[in-house]
Formats: sequence, C-alpha cells, structure tokens
Amino acid sequence: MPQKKPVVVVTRKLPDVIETRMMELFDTRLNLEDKPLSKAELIEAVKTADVLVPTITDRIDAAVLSQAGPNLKLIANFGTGVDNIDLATARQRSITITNTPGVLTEDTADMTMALILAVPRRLAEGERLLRSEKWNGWSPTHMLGHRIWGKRLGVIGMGRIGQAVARRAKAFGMSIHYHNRKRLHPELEAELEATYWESLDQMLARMDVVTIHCPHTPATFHLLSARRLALLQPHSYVINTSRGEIVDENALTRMLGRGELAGAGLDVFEHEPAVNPKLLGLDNVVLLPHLGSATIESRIDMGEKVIINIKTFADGHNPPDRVLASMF
Ligand code: 8YV
Repeated sequence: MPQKKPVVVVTRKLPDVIETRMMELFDTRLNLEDKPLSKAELIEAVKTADVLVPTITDRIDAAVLSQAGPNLKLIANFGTGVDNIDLATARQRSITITNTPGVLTEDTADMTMALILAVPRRLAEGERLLRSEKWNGWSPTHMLGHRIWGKRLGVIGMGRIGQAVARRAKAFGMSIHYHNRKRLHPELEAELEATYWESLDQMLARMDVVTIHCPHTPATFHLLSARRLALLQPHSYVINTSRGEIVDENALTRMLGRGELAGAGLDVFEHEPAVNPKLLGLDNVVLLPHLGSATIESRIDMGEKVIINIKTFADGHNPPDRVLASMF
C-alpha cells in the first residue's frame, strides 16, 4: 500500500516552482494570498499538520506549540535564522526543527557589501536629492562621503555569511577584523587575512565599520547595547543584515541623531516591520525592508532545502539541516 503523504502546512506564499513540487510530493496546504497567519490560524495549523513550514513572520512560541497535535513532528523553517521558533519547547515536545543554511550566504553578503558601500558614499541620500529635483550641479565639495579602501571592518560573527562578507570587503581594500565565539582555523584566518579579537569591546573601539553576522539568540539580544555602541568612534558605521534584536535600536537611533556615530546601514529592525520613526528622519542611514536574501535564486534554493528536509524526514531518515541545540 502506498504510504500516506504527510500533511504540510505552508504559512506564506513561496515561489511557484516550489509550491508545485510540494503539491506533487505532499498533501500540501498553501497560503496563496500570502496573508500572514493570525495566532489562531497558526494554532489551527499546528493542530492539523504533520509538518509546518513557517517563516520569520510566524512566531512559533510556547503558546502555539502547546496546542500542537500529536502528528506535528517536524517544523521545516523557510529561512536560516530560527529565532521565530521556541526551540526549547519544540525539543521538549520531540519536534524536529530544520532550516535552510548555506543557500543564501552569497546574496546576503552582497547586500551587506552594498550597504558598506552605500552608507559612507551617501548613495541613498544622493538619490533622494536627485529625485527631489534639488540638485544644482557638480561642486568640488558637494556631498563628500568617506573612502572605504584602507579602512578597518569589524565582523561580529564569522560564520558562512561573515566570511563571505570578509572576502568581498578584502577585495575592496578593507582590513578584516572579527569577533566570534570560536576562533577560525589558522588556515582560514590566513586566507581571509583576518585579525581575531577575543574581546568584542576592544574590537569595537578600533573599527571604522562594524557588520553583524551572528544569529539572534538570548545570548546575542542587544549584543550591541548602548554601552557597547558608545565604544565605537564617532566616525564609524554600523551595518546590520542579521537580526534587528542584536542592536539596541533606540540607543543606535539616538547616537546617530546626535552625530555620535557616522551612519548605519540596516536591513533588519528590532520590531519588524515597524521601524523607529526617528530613524526614518535621519539622512545618514540606509534602510532596507529585510532584503538580504531576496533574490529569486535564493528563495528557490531555500524552498528546495525545505522540500529535501521534509522528504528525508518523511522517509524515516535524519533531515540534512536539523537544527541542533549546540548550534544556537
Ligand atoms: C529570510 C533570513 O528572509 O534566512 C534567514 O534567516 O533572515 C532571511 O533571509 C527569512 O528569514 C525567511 O524566513
């Protein structure tokens, strides 16, 4: 007798090719309108599903997980960060969690590099000026920014994305510094020409640009606290394409407004999709709506990872991208 297909509930609209394949392989319930699920709808989903496919916009907390039906054995997250899921409660309930690492590394690194260039060179500000039809023509002293060649880049979190950013920044003439829970293998450190700082505080005080690439966990919440932001020099820039919660957004906004920092490039925010209104009024920031991995290539690859994880799990094997407690 053919095996019953698992009931898979997908919380958001995914690329068409992914949805088509999921419909072929599983008993899939799609969200064609892409309207984020309410808490009640999420609870309904975990009651009925064998597999849930959430994204960053779904909070799979203890309240939701406590309502999960006996069949929910896998949460196959569409995304690498799993801070939207209460991992401890999921573990207690023997629910396996998978994510989609690796496939969005290069795109996220590109977006980070774009911000590292855009903020000091005032790209968005210049574009706004032009569009407002207020440009009066070239002048030797008009809209001067800062050179990034020869400057120090401090990478916080030297995993896949941090390394991909380091490679790009090195090619732009920046010197690479990093802080990580674990020091890199000496060969990799040498290849990246990266200097390791055991003390984040000491690194921050010496950098021209700081970029964040660690996951958001209880340990990294407000890692860039008001105290640590104050260690940065007034000419330095903060770039964040990781998670908004890692930076104290109010403190950052205050310091940017007072000129205690030179600028910031932010793709993520502490209370997404809300953005601190004071940030919106600042000229020295470039703000993006969480576009780090927003390419069709990344999204399809992420979907394929989700499919492989579900299929492997349904076939009775360990899925390749299991999230283990030790990772976070
Ligand atoms: C995704 C991301 O947009 O994968 C991640 O962790 O931050 C993003 O690039 C989002 O998380 C999808 O759920």
